[in-house]
Amino acid sequence: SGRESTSKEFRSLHPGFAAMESNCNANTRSKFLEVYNVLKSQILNDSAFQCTDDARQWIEKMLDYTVPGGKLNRGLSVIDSYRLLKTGKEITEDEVFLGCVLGWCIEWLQAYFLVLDDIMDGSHTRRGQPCWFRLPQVGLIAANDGILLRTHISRILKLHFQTKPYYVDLCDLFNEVEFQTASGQMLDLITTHEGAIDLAKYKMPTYLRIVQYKTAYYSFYLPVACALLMAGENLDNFVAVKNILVQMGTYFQVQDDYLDCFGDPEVIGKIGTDIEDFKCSWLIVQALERANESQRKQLYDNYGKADPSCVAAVKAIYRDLGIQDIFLEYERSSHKELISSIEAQENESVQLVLKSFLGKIYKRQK
Ligand code: GPP
Ligand code: MG
Ligand code: MG
Ligand code: MG
Repeated sequence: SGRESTSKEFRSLHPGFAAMESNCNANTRSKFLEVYNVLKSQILNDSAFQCTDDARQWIEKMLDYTVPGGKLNRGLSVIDSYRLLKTGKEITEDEVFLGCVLGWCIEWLQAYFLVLDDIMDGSHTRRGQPCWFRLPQVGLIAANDGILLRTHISRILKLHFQTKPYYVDLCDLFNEVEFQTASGQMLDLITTHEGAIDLAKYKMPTYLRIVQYKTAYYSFYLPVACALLMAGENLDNFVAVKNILVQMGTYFQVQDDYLDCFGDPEVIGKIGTDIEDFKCSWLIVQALERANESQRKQLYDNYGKADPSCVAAVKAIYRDLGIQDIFLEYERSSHKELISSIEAQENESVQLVLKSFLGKIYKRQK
């Protein structure tokens, strides 16, 4: 706790430093965006596939539509984390470039998941625009585009990391995390089937298992693990760090579920569908734990229906049960727990990496 308040104090006493720091972040972001263009042109000029003009146009449009339009938190975290791990040491232009490349591999992975997830969830909007598969000229070609995005990751890793001593570990890391995420997605989808038969299936341990796998590994562990590999570390020595990141990822998905219902669609860039889709969301699990007989019946009658009046009935019960306040309390207590687990870490730069990650998502609105 000491460190965080000291650094805040330091920043308020040295506004010049704060400006320099945010300028440095702005530089990282623009550098990061430049690297996207490099990678895109390498994919378009990949010698293993002779692009026709039509193919080139399709791939370029698909990439621009699905890859760079998000918050870029995951991608930027690789280079941020790498910098913190190397605190006090100069880092070269080349290292910055490679950190950005790995960051983009995570953004590519995210694009691949989201293109397919939106088909599976029947979503309409993503990042403030129609989902890729909703475009009339796209439709189910989006399924193959998802696969294509996934293959791009291997192409990029091969092109830029093939000669690095940590190349095999990097490929293995992406494979493991993809496996965990697809397994989590499966749990999400089959649990939704069960819940549609009997809502009572939605309990906290089931929920936690789904979100750990579908979100936490790729969103939180993966960026830090990439930075650790680049820094020459052995991931087997960072199991405690992984556990903290998985906790953080769980907290992040609880926020996602909360925002699906109570967030501003203009700000989050997507219109929530969890209630309509019968999802095992943190909100319904909390509501079922607290509902009386009549509220429970209301939830059973209205959850999982596309009819806006049913959705409104579910939201009214969430309000009556004070779910928003329960969320605020959860947010406060999980932040506190995370901070204390982080401060129990002996490695100071690892502490900084974890705190910077947590700072990016605490009380997020989008
Ligand atoms: C997000 O869940 C989960 C993923 C993006 C993983 C998808 C994995 C695949 C293998 C396709 P969500 O549906 O709650 O996300 P959102 O609210 O952004 O649609
Ligand atoms: Mg989903
Ligand atoms: Mg979804
Ligand atoms: Mg969601």
